[in-house]
Amino acid sequence: MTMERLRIAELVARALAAHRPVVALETTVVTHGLPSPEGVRAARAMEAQVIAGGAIPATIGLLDGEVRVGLTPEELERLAATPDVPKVNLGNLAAVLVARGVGSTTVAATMLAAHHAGIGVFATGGIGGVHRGASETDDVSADVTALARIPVTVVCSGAKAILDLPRTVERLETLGVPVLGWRCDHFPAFWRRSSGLRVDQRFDDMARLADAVRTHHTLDTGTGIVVANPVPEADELDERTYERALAAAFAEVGSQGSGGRGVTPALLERMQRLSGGATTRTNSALLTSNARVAGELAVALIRS
Ligand code: PSU
Ligand code: MN
Repeated sequence: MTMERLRIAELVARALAAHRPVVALETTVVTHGLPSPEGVRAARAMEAQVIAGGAIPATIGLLDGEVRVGLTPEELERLAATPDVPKVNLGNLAAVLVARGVGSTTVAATMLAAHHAGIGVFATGGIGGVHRGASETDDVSADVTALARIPVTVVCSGAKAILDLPRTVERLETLGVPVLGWRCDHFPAFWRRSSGLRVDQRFDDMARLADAVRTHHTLDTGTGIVVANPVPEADELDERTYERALAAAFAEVGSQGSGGRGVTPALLERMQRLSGGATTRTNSALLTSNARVAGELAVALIRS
């Protein structure tokens, strides 16, 4: 472990020392991805699903200038109740730490913390990726950078569909990040089950998926892995709502320029409003589904 200011909760540390399965969870989705109090509720539901899958959850966030791996319910409440809590990725992590501040970790920062803690599996909703219009703005999520550099497996429902999904998948391919489909042939579109883009390989059996994950790491390419798990059918956003809300969200942000950490939360907030709250329900459902799959994968990895 080389990361200073990393504090691993007792329960998580003991599980890791005993080689028991642990799953990391992030906090930006809690503070910036979902409206309050749904964020905290979803975080709890994810922890419960990791446990149902047979693993130990480790929710990660910044408090008092430390990266806490395994936030207690009280700590999570404190983080979520902090006004204007910063969204922390790889670039601003050190600055928020030295300010002794509070912060919610994105996929990128959570991957880094998980890796330093010795946790190999992580569940989230959707990764960040290449934004629409990136040929002009160069706006690409630090999540992509993290996936290229940090050997942690991220179970997600693809990348958030506000992004340019073909370019996101293309970028992962360039960087050598495997995109493995859990019981799907296509890369999910977050609120929808399929983007029409193919995954590298489909897996229907957890032991085989674990074998592929373990084998990739033996290649020592240094990258992370994306395990794509589409939102359960019953919770998928209907196509009309999805298309309409997406078009309206982009029409609203249209001329306001782009860039910075506020872009993704602003678009997600618009999607919630313009879909009448439907994206929030779908988002929560896919989060818990991903947590369950991650729990089962962590268990299978220990056996493989
Ligand atoms: N998954 C969700 N909702 C979210 C996110 C993920 O269901 O809000 C967060 C993650 O923390 C991800 C971040 O890392 O959005 C991406 O932000 P950006 O595009 O600015 O890198
Ligand atoms: Mn960005």
